[in-house]
Amino acid sequence: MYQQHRRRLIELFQDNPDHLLYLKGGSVANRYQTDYEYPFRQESNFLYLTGIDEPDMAAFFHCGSGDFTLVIPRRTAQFAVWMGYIRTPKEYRNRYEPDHVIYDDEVSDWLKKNHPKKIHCLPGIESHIESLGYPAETGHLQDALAYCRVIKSEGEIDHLKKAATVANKAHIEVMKAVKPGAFEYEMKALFEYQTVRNGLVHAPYSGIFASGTGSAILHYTDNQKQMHDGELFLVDAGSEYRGYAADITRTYPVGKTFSPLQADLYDIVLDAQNITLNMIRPGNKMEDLHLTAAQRIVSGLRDCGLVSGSTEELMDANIFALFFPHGLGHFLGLDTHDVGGYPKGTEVIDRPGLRFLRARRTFEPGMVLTIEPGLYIIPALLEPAFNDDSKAAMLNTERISELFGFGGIRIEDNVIVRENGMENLTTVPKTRQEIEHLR
Ligand SMILES: [Mn+2]
Repeated sequence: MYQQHRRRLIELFQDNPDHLLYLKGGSVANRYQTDYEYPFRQESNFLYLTGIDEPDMAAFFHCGSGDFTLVIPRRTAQFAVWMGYIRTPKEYRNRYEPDHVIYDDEVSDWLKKNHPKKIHCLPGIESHIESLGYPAETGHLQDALAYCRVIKSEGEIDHLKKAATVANKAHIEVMKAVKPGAFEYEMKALFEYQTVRNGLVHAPYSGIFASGTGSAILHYTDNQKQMHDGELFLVDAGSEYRGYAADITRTYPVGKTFSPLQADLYDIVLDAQNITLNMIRPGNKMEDLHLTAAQRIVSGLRDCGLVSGSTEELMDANIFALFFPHGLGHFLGLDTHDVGGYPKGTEVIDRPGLRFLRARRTFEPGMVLTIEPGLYIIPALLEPAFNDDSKAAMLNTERISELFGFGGIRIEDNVIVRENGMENLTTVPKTRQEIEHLR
């Protein structure tokens, strides 16, 4: 699969057979000024092209011949003492199938032999290339990589499915275990136990295990509270398989059943998700799905008596963004918020709620994305709106204020765009009936 990725990228540069592409792999990061090392995670573009999950590597790709030259560090014996290995060039050749392997102290001589006219690199690396005496170009490689990575190869889809399978299982175990009196971190421990015991030792992002009002904090990672009957519990957590992420969210009661109000608001979000999942097919656009979800949310809030006005009026006044302040979804791949959301020339829509939409793009087969509508009661957003004449008349301020302790609901699935629709990788129960059945 990595060879296929390289071929796809190099093809985009075939008009410049005397150019090189240069990619630098990741290094180990330390905690501030200490020798504490964070777990190594390969830079995603480098991983996409090579599959190599080791620090301090680099690679050149020849736009004419297509050759892949791997640059490895010359390790001292000390490295083996601490890290356990020093691989020979031959081992790298056998393991990762580069056409050539050179040491990092040989790069200068190697470049002299190849005399590229230009070297394409990612922004931030150009001074390194220029210090070697060659013109650097940062205008194309990043876009080219995003262009390639946004359409997943069959190998990548297989990796994403493996991550999803484990994350599905872990979510179900947490859903079964949650109960009043338990702490949020116990659920985090259970989720991580389930993923690690399946061999997936690194998480794609810090999970959110949020009960009560924490469920309305979009990036809540405190995970310290004790949970109480009557509260909602929101779990946004995933797994990573060979760099590929699953990113799933479920919201359900801490106790055995949804309260009538929780049930009403939950069904609005679920309905918004189902409607937009059904809109995924080649040719449709993320921003249209976002607005459709937003319409469903405001009309639902009106049916519950929390807002008033026609759906059109509520949309025009951006009332939806007070309750659904984030984007409907994002691309998913080697990064949880994967590349390619904004193709060159596409601007962010400067409108509340849409400003944070991470992808504006027409769907094509092979794209993988999340669909994650949400409905939150966030006092920090709502209180200023109560004093805003353009909004206050549409808000039932009394009833909304009573809900300031409610928290929020988000439901997130991971889907592949297919020729005739979509394939959903997320199988964690999400109807109220299914969830209550598990409790
Ligand atoms: Mn997400």
